[in-house]
Amino acid sequence: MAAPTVVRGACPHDCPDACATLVTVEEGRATRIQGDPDHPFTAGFLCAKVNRYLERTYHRDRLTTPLKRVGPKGSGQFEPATWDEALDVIAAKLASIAQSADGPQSILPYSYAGTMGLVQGSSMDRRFFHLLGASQLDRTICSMAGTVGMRMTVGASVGADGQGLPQSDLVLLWGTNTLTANPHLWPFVLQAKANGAKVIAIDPIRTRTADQCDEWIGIRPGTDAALALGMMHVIFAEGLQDDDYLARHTLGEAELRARALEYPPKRVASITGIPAQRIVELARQYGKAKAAFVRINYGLQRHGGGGMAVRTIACLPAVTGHWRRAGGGVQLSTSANFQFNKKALERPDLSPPVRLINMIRLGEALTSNDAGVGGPPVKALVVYNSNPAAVAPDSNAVLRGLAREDLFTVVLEHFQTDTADWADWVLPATTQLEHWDVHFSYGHLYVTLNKPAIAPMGEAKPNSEIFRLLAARMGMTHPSLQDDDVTLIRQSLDTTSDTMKGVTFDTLMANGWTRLNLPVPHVPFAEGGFPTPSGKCEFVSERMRDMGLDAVPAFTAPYEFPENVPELAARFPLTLISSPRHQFLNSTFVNVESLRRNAEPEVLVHPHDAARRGIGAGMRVIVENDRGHFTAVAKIGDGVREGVVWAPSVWWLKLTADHANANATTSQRETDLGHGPVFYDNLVEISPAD
Ligand SMILES: Nc1nc2c(c(=O)[nH]1)N[C@H]1C(S)=C(S)[C@@H](COP(=O)(O)OP(=O)(O)OC[C@H]3O[C@@H](n4cnc5c(=O)[nH]c(N)nc54)[C@H](O)[C@@H]3O)O[C@H]1N2
Ligand SMILES: Nc1nc2c(c(=O)[nH]1)N[C@H]1C(S)=C(S)[C@@H](COP(=O)(O)OP(=O)(O)OC[C@H]3O[C@@H](n4cnc5c(=O)[nH]c(N)nc54)[C@H](O)[C@@H]3O)O[C@H]1N2
Ligand SMILES: [Mo]
Repeated sequence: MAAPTVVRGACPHDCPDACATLVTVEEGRATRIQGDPDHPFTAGFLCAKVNRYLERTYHRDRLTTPLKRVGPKGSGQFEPATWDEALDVIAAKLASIAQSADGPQSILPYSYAGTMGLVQGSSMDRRFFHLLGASQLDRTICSMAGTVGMRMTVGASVGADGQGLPQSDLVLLWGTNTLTANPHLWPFVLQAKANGAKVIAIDPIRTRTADQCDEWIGIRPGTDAALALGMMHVIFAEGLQDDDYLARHTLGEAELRARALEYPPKRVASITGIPAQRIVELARQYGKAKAAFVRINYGLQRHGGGGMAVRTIACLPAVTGHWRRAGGGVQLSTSANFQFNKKALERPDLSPPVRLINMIRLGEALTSNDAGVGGPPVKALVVYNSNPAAVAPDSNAVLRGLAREDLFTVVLEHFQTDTADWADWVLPATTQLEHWDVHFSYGHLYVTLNKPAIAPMGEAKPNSEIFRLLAARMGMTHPSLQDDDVTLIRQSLDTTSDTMKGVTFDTLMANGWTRLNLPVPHVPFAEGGFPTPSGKCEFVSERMRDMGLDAVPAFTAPYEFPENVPELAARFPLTLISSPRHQFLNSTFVNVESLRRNAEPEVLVHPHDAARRGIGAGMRVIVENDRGHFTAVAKIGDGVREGVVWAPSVWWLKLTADHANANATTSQRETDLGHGPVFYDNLVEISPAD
């Protein structure tokens, strides 16, 4: 028997932690996956989900051959086919659509972050669609509101370094469920706590994270900007600001002071639902701290005013000068520190000018004659690294689109997802254990390489290879379509950027991962140097003004803010938050039995809201609004604000009782900045199902 080998890899999932993994392989089979004990963030442990990665990889339902549809659309009836047949038919169909009067822009790629890897996520696929002249997808579904919010205030998604967290004296977990969505930050939070820091969760839901904090502040959804402005009101009124930092490194102090004056604690209390006295105390705690660490994540920006909310919170550490010290500042994401050579990898230069279709409006794009943005209707959809039938907002519109007889749909997948059920062709893709990749992180500052540990399951192929093969079948001969995966990794690392100095293929091959060329901890704005047009932290933003928006931070109410939409709120009085269930990763892992554990969709309801509706614990309820409905089992408890209900997500439609999840109720509206989704800006009513 051959001795077991250990192969270094990277967790591919959409999560800030981007863990370094060690996969034990015996006789060609992966037998164990663990977190690298030497990696400063992974620290030797994996999360509840990725601990099950082998169960997922070897799952009996893995797709192992191409499948062609043999029954009516959506019937889920498929038969195995050879790769030759699949590639021939798909290539011919895409070519004929590209050559038709509608042209190549009637082809739409649809992908997101099923894998965060640069090779399997955004390399050969991009080159292929660029050369084809397909429509481009605006990949907004997760982070764009906050990303643009950060850009407007501090210049980029350059966040405070989590490795500085132990040195902070106050930790605000603001709109983030750390233990679920970013668990590898938690040990750093605990170190800060051990060093005397107070840890406060600001969240409409008393999540498992909030439960572990010193305090839970149960804010009303979508009102965070008002809270931040209220804090600034008190900070300025009591002289707790850092005048020197303000003078040297910020733009627009006078305007911000004037704006903060409009948000006295009493007014902020009426907006946020937080008692005025608590707002004053929080402002004092923050103002008197030397290095408060504010961890915002993407949960709080899934509201109409989400961009402005992030922009506003991002002003706080410049007001108090917390950026000066390790452990101080704001972190939404650390991704802008990574300067891979994306131009070389994705080759945007190969695309003619084409239209851009917002992925969160897939329903509209598939059901309107002009894709909702002018130009030809969408005739072909190629889905990979995403499960839009389950995760895209307004799923009833998405499903109407996917059901179109004249839509040619190809899905590259590991499993027969809800989206794959609507495909004409399903192509089996490899998992992270079976292919090469390289990874950045949006929560730390390490680059990680993923080496294949095992041979592909069945006839599965990497996304990159599938696009190479399709290109060849279509007679596309551009040399960029020939590069193999290791070449793609090398190209992505071929950069003169300062942060990437020393990040080479050879170091990664030898060590598996390597830190960016930044000190530990990295204190990005200690001396200012913000990557904004002015080089300062911009309380006043000309770019915001140019977009026709308020140039100064302000509270922007959610679209479905009850007091602003009284008629709607009379019918649908509850705000539904459908943030991740601990054991799921968006809609990934829902089909892994040990993680689903025979559970059903649930909805957590405050006891007062339940009593008013005659809802008891364990009762099946209908959650609905004008966009749609789904059912769930009621849980009753005060771990949620009155007026808010929580449906842990994102369920596979076909694993629910009524083939519907929370996205039956969410809307295709866009946030104030970045054209992002408003998943949690969503009024509903609930009632007993029978
Ligand atoms: N286990 C697990 N981990 C994940 C994911 C997963 O699905 N499962 N998803 C990954 C992905 S794709 C992402 S983007 C990140 C997301 O990471 P997070 O942003 O941490 O995730 P969410 O759970 O969407 O939102 C966090 C919290 O925001 C709260 N919230 C909602 N609206 C508001 C608001 O208006 N104000 C405030 N203050 N709080 C609000 C929610 O109640 C929720 O508890 O996590 C990643 N990690
Ligand atoms: N109601 C509600 N909706 C939400 C959210 C929410 O909190 N509430 N969260 C939103 C957020 S933050 C995000 S980021 C999106 C996420 O939306 P998606 O990025 O679509 O994420 P997943 O649902 O995890 O689907 C990823 C799919 O990619 C597949 N996959 C993984 N690796 C590979 C690969 O190498 N090749 C191929 N071909 N396929 C692969 C997986 O099997 C999985 O089915 O969902 C959004 N939708
Ligand atoms: Mo996300």
